[in-house]
Amino acid sequence: MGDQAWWRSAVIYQVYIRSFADGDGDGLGDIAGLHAELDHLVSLGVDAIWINPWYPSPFADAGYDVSDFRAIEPRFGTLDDAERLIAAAHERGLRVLLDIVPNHTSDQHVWFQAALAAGPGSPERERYIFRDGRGPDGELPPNDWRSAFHGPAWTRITEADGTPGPWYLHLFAPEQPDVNWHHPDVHADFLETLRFWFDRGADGFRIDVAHSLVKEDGLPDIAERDWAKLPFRLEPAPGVHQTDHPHWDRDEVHDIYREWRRTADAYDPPRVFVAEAWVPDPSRAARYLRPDELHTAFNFDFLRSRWNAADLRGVVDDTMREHRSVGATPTWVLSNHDVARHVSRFARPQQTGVRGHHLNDLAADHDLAVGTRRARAAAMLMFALPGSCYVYQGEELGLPEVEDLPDASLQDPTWFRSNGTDRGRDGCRVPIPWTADPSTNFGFSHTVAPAAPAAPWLPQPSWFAAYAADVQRGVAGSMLELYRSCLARRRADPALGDGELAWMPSPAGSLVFVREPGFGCVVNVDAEPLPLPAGWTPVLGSGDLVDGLVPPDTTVWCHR
Ligand code: TEU
Repeated sequence: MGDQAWWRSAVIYQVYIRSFADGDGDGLGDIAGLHAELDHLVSLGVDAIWINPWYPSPFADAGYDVSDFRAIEPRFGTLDDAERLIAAAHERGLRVLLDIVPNHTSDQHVWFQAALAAGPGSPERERYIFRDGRGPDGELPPNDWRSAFHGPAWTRITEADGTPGPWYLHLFAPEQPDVNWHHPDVHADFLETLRFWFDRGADGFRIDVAHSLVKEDGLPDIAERDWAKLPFRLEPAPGVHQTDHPHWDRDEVHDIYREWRRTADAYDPPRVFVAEAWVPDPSRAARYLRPDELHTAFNFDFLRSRWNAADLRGVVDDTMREHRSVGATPTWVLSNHDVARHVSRFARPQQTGVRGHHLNDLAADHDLAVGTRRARAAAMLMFALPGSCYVYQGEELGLPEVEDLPDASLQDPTWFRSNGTDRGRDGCRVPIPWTADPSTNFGFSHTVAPAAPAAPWLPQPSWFAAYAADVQRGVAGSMLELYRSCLARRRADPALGDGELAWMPSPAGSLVFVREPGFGCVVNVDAEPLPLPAGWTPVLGSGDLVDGLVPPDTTVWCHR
């Protein structure tokens, strides 16, 4: 399995297991389906996979409500299936990252059930964050914190004798109570979970909401903070720094990751971490990547950037500077299971001043052909930048967001908790198309004819047929073949992956940079058609040159 610092250059494919491949025809993706399609990932040319939570779950938040961290959801398979999958991936040279969810458990987790049963003042309740309500009868939440899925971050329980009890904290859905990271049991149990999966071959973990675990003592109101006098948003507007936030990015959270790093480093080869931390200040984000903490973090500033040369350049420069300051390697990501697919984001006008990752924030008028062209150019920019990259399943097929899922099919807690005003994240989670055959859920479900599979857990639109993997395979100019070509060249070219870049002068609206030895990248975002620098020979383009010039919305890789 080679180089121990593999993660510094890796292309990591995100497997949203519910929607990747369905091995048993029940309409929900599973381990058998993933196992059967591993060769697709090998031929795509990725280095590793990250699998979204596959643990037992009531699925109140699509598996991020975990009821047992050291087992497999029966609808996905068994622990044996999981171990065989990891081994099969390793045989093919693919590393495997799992997903750990340390901020909360499911309300069905034995700890939370014990906490409810044990009653007020019990040690069992200390593992979560229970507080009495405010108001004369405790009928108001203990503070003003909000759930990421709308509504208050608190739910009041009813005690066994029928009396109204205290409230418990949930920064996400009520079915996801936050655990108390001031409790030693919580530390010990998550370390045991890390070791459990490391012992079974996992190469590392993606850490869910890595910046939220520690809450400020006393749980003060957010409204007390000066910056909170500005309108509240989950993520602040650009330039607004939520310093000293009572539940995001507390300094004490770093002690947890030092503990985790020691655990990962005790393995041979050492296991690795990637933080999901929506920390808007790049210098604060870099603190998670100090040498004794986490290895990498998702670069959400890149994901959120408009298709605008000045913004992109700013993100690249900030990223490189802050990562260099702690000796860490950057990552680049365009899409994941929480944001609208980037073909659809880039199909919107980009000069409106909005940095959106939900389509709610973006103008309605759009042109998917434009979005697709930009998505191709953006992928080639991403794969040329120094560091490691993430590919969200389906982006290699050029899938747009499914924007018109029927209301009755929606499952994201965001939809329910916003009373149907925020459609949430289901539109990027629709099971992906493998073939043009609708009778097998476009090849997503692997049932043998004449057995018909159950309907997929989210309905697939008929236009998915045109995006199917086997419709694109071997077809020059398809998104799938573009991704394969990029990844093959990236693997073969010593200039790509980890390292540095140097900008070349170029007109406004474009980005031109070199990487040594001998690589050059030209990105025309929205400039006039651009000549290639003297002595550069094109080797791969997201689109064709026109009269020898690089047109707008196009990236070209060159030898120089
Ligand atoms: O997401 C954390 C997070 O803060 C956001 O991405 C959030 O989902 C979004 O802003 C809501 O609109 C992680 C997971 O990636 C997400 O799927 C889970 O729902 C969430 O944690 C809770 O575990």
